[in-house]
Amino acid sequence: MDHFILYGSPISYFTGKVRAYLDWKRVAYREVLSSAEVYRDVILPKVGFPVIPVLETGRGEVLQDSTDIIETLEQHIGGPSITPAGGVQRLAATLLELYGDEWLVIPAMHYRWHHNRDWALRAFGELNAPGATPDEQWAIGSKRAGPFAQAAVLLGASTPEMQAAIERSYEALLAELDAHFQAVPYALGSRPSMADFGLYGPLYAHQYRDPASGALMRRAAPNVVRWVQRLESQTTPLGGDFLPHDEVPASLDPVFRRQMREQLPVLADSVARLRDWLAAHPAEPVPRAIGKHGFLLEGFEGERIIRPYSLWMLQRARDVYRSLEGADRERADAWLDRVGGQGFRLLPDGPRLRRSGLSVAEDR
Ligand SMILES: N[C@@H](CCC(=O)N[C@@H](CS)C(=O)NCC(=O)O)C(=O)O
Repeated sequence: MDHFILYGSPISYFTGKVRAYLDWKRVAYREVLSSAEVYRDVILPKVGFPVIPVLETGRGEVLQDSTDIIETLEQHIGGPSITPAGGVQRLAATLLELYGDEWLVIPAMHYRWHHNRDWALRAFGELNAPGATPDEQWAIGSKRAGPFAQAAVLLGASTPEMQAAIERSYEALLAELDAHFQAVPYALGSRPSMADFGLYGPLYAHQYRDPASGALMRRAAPNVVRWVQRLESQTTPLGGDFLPHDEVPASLDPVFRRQMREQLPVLADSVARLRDWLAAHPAEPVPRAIGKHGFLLEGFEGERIIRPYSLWMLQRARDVYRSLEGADRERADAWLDRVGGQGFRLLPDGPRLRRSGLSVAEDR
């Protein structure tokens, strides 16, 4: 049943997320490198815009967006589910996917483009021109990688002070995750969930593979390295369990506190900004960024683009939260209070969104 094709690349954040899911789930697939020809002949015609990962099914259907790919496969293939039955664990998993996908992109881009730049330029060149010499690849990468290299600054890593704050925050996160993975194999037990795949995108494809970042991870967080390697391995046993009694391990409390402290205010402000933007631009497609706003990290003020796509992922977490009733809701509230998540409980819901390419549209 070798009928799936994954178009992507080793250096790609979201390809890493999907690949780890496919491998753990023992899905038979073939990975095709997203070379310039593949973008031209497959991705652009089938998807309509240049992006990876793209998953093609045996029937020629094309799925794009790591979250949609994984959720669609979960509905169609058997095997152990990556979604916990317990509501609080489900909420925690969706929140960590939001954190991995939409917040850890800041350190991932900062370290890649400010500490691994030459390596990354050559890796981009190698993707485009696998047969060229390393110097030629570096030159090709320098031309092609422009928008990606610019992303670090647009996402917030724009001043030396903020870059230092990003490094302080990331190194503290590594220590927090290291303590967690010393005690528990995956985020929520001995079975991976969307939390793990979401965290894996940045922590594998950038922070483990990029040489300077990988050296930092090996030095500072050997248990995070072992977690990466478990998910990277194609022979990790399929199975395991989520912790009993819908428990979210206390060893993750510092990580959720960090998310609530760092990412939630940005999301809350983005909801308000998107509402204003939609009122001012009726019937226009929502761009990938709707201006910029200020943000705080480790006490430093910075500026970053406002990404409507993040709000589609926030909506997924809000949907899980709002679906919880009775005792489940009470336990979720108690857990959110424990991790500084009052802001998430009280967040006013913005306009209902659906995904539209790499941005969103109002879901009327
Ligand atoms: N939310 C999307 C993001 C995909 C994405 O950003 N992919 C990167 C490579 S890791 C890309 O191709 N970006 C192209 C672009 O940003 O223009 C997903 O989950 O698949």
